[in-house]
Formats: sequence, C-alpha cells, structure tokens
Amino acid sequence: MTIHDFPTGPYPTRVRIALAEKNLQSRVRFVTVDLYKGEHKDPEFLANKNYSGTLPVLELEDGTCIAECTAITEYLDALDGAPILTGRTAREKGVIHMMSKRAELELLDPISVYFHHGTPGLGPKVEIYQNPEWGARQRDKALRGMRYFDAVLRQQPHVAGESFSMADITVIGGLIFASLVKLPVPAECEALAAWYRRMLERDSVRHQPVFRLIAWNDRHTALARRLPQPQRRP
Ligand SMILES: N[C@@H](CCC(=O)N[C@@H](CS)C(=O)NCC(=O)O)C(=O)O
Repeated sequence: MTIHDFPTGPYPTRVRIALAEKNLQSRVRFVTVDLYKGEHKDPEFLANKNYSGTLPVLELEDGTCIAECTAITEYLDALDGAPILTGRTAREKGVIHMMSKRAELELLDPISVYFHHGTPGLGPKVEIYQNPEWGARQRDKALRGMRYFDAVLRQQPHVAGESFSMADITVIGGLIFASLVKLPVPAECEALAAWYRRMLERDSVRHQPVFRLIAWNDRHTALARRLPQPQRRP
C-alpha cells in the first residue's frame, strides 16, 4: 500500500495515527506530495490519485485510490489488526461515524478554511482565491466547536463514548491544526484540554512529525518575542 502524504499535515497525521494504533506502518510506503508547491493540484494528481486535490490518499496494489481520512481509516480497520477504531457493533459504528463527521464539520474543516482564507495558507502560488471574512467566520465556528467538544468530554472519557476511536483522532487532528494556526483552546475548555493532554501521551500520537514542527514554531515565536521590537518614530 502507498500513502500519498504530507508528513506534517493535520489530515495526513490522522491516518498516520490510525496506522500507528494498528501497528500497520510497515505495510505502507509513504510518498510525499508537496502541498507548498501545489503538487496536490497537478492535473495528473487530480486525474489519477484524488479528484478533490487533497491528501492523504491510500493507493492499493491494484491501483485503487482511496481518499478521505474517514474512508482510509475504515479500510485499515477492515484489514487485520487491533484496535478497531471505527466500531464493532452497529451502534458503535454509527456513533463513531457521527462524532468523527461532527469533528470535521465543526472543528477541523473550519480551521482548514481559516488557514486557507484567513492566513497566508500555502502561499500565493497555491492560494489563488482567498476570502478573509469567510476565514474569520470559520475560525469562530471552530472555537464554538471546541466548546461543543469540551461539553462532550465533560460527560465521557472519549469523543464517541468510553473507548478511543477514529472520532478522537479527528478531534486530535483539529487541535493539531489549531496549534499550527495559533488558535488557542479557550481557557474555560478544561475538559477538552485535559483530554488532549492524555491523547498526547499516546505513542501513536506523540511521535508524529507534526509535533516537531509545532515545537519549532513555538521556539521561534518565543525567540521572536525576546528580540527587541522595532522603535516607532515619534
Ligand atoms: N476531507 C479530506 C480533507 C483533506 C485535506 O484537506 N488535506 C489537506 C492536507 S493537511 C490538503 O490536502 N489541503 C490542501 C488543499 O485543501 O488545497 C480528508 O478528510 O482527507
């Protein structure tokens, strides 16, 4: 199996976490597609790998390409390997799918829109249309999403109930993206923050390459704060 990947992307990180949880990394080959060069929008990539022009994409030995993190995780779950991330019973499958979709709709995708529209995003060559107002609205939607998941996690240990699942991975992806765009979790969202600290202790999560990028960004920001600020002219 091949994963068309961008190692520090929040969405590809979801699939990397699922692979690590299931101990399937040795069965895949990662091929980097450079988002900042716009390689995911090349006509050849759109025609042969993913019409939607996003990463990750799982390519099977017979050439079948499966895009969408949720679909890829469902495929991986159907192979051998515990733990099951998408549910065993009909009820579990339904609830996990719903909460994962909700985490995309209310948290991860709005942060992605904010990144592409409210910040320089992938740079002027790739971001050919930007709408900053739409970006700001989606940032606010993501903050509401954080409050929603905080309320959920005040009631139960995991996003879809008692056990770790794909829905947790989706919210983790959202908070990773939030760190990258420097959108802090509101201080009152204590349950969400506590849950995230627990998630960051998991081996499948903490060894992901994106955390080296986040640490580098944080060091860089801290350093920039210590540098003398430019003097204003009187
Ligand atoms: N719904 C897709 C979204 C994937 C996605 O947006 N991936 C990012 C990488 S982190 C991407 O390809 N962004 C480029 C773009 O949207 O132009 C999924 O779940 O896989």
